[in-house]
Amino acid sequence: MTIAPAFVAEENVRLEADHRTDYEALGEKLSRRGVDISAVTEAVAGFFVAVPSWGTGAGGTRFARFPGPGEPRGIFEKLDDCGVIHALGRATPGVSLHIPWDKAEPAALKAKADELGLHFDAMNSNTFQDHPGDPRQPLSYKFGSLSHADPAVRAQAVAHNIETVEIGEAIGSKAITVWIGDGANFPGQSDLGKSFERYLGAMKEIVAALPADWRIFSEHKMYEPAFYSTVVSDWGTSYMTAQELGEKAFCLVDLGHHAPNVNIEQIVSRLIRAGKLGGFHFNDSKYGDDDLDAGSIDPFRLFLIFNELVGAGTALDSLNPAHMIDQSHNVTDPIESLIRSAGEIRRAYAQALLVDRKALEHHQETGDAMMASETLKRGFRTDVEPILAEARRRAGGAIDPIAAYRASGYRAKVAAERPASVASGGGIV
Ligand SMILES: [Mn+2]
Repeated sequence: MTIAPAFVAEENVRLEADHRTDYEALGEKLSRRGVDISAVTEAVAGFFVAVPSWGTGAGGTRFARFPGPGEPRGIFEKLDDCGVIHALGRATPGVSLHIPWDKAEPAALKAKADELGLHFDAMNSNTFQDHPGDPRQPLSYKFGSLSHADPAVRAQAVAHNIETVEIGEAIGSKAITVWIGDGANFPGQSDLGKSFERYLGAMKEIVAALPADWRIFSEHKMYEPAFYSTVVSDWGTSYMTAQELGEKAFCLVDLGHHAPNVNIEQIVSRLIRAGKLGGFHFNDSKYGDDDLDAGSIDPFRLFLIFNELVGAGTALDSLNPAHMIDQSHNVTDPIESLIRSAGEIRRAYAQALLVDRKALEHHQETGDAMMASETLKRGFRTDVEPILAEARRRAGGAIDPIAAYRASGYRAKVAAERPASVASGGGIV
């Protein structure tokens, strides 16, 4: 099931006149600053972010999960929902799969994605939980996976990652993201040095099995599920990993995986400098790895990250970081949250494009802290919604995608078709 382009066009009709007025007014305002609105609109329309298959169902916390109506019951229904998100927002043609949650016949996955105008972004392996019933993974990951003290468990985790790469290769993916839950809850529980060595050794085996044109992303996270030490805890560890693994290995920055108040944009800047920025898992948080909608808590932080990306210019071109959303939706309709999040990510990008970089550099170099800060904030303070709406409209999407989604009645229709919700996976990483 999908939402027809004719329906989207019809929904746009009643908004078009007001939208046109707003877009033209913004265009005039920007031209007084020497900015061509159509160039910014074109750049925004060409910016895409992948959605996570696991984000289409309700997430949950360690206390409970509250399923919503019409949750997808498997990967093909998840792809239907991803198709709706992209049909309305036109920002999310890529889908990131999670193995084994999304395991299916590769040819069928590919055919379904083609039908919906989607493709597959980075693959995700899963060795942070056990897989009862999977004959390839009989051993438990309770005490670790790629860093486990038992070589048999490490071998099983390596084999699972290689299988994930093979599935990805068959469906046109070009990267794998590895996040492990390995770590310790108590000082003394594991040897901090040896566990990292074992992790590196296992990762080398995965890298050796990568196709020539593939990349591997190491995703760090400070704590949870381990609460005393995590094997891949921070960007320093991730960077050491990427360096040791060689040219196919890069660091993935999940916005929620840092210590509180860490300067994430500075980490982004350093990784660009090192040529090791692999990509992002976008989300937002107030306290920890909250996995809330991107830009919903601290849109300025999201803007500052994009300010680094835009400011890096050509240094970023060769890196081509993967932009992905990684969220858990507990109280909203996941389709609405993902549409909104993709919009917020594009908003931060558009605002960063509006920063007068020449003026910024001048103020930085002449020590004018006030005007440097003001120059940056001028981009952030600009209401770029008409640009986002125009980028969607030109691509056949909705001027107001959440309103169009609600008008479509899609959720009620799938609720009737998907009575027994057994959604798997909960936006955990
Ligand atoms: Mn993540």
